[in-house]
Amino acid sequence: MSLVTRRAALSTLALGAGGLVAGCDRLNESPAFRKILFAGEEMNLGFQRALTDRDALAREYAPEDRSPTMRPNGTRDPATARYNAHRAAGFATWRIAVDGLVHRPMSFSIPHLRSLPARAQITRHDCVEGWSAIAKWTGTPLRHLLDVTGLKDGARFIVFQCADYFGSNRYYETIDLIDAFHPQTILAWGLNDRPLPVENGAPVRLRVERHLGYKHAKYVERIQVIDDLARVGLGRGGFWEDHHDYDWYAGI
Ligand SMILES: Nc1nc2c(c(=O)[nH]1)N[C@H]1C(S)=C(S)[C@@H](COP(=O)(O)O)O[C@H]1N2
Ligand SMILES: [Mo]
Repeated sequence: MSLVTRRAALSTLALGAGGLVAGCDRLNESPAFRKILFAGEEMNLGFQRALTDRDALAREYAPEDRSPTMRPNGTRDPATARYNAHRAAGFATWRIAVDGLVHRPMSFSIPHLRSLPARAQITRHDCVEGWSAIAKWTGTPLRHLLDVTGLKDGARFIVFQCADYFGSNRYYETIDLIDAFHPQTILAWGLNDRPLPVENGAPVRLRVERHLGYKHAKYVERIQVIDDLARVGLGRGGFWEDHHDYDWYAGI
């Protein structure tokens, strides 16, 4: 099935009503509308659920529910010369570039990210390899970065470029704007009240809580806003999607 067909099928399944699909696509393409819908902390969850369950929050847990450790998976250390230098310097000069279909391309240091309003959440990470772990993640909601850089017309997907390689391929992942503006979608720099360890994606990794583990890009150094997934990698929206046939939509 083509990506477009597969996505359409998934949206239909998720909504349970074909008639709503067109409306959902329009919402997805209208950041202005979504900004109004999700403005402030007083968002109306009931209203969001009535539109689509894509906006529902992932379950959050109590501190005592946390797993003894957050098991690392995939890359545990990018170990490139460049990453090693950043690591030795305590990531003081690490930058996350935000560019592509934005009005004001910017780059954010970790202290800058930490100075923005943060969110903490205790959630369960589910890996397709068959393990789960509950941990507390603290970070900057992605929507703050998208608000200050300003999405241009045509913006539809967010690409996360990572600092680690599998052979000659960098790890990368993509999400759509519904997930990008989801309140639990954060650029996490804290794990269980400590700085994010290297094995879990230091200095900053994505948490996109309504999705399986492989969508949670670690070692993020560039965030691109694009109109079409065909423009990145082999066109299927992520490292595992391109190279191992994983589904782009990994919603849970
Ligand atoms: N950059 C990068 N991000 C990544 C991976 C990776 O290898 N490289 N692995 C993914 C997979 S499959 C999972 S399950 C989670 C693991 O996160 P953790 O190491 O904090 O457990 O990161 C995801 N993000
Ligand atoms: Mo995973």
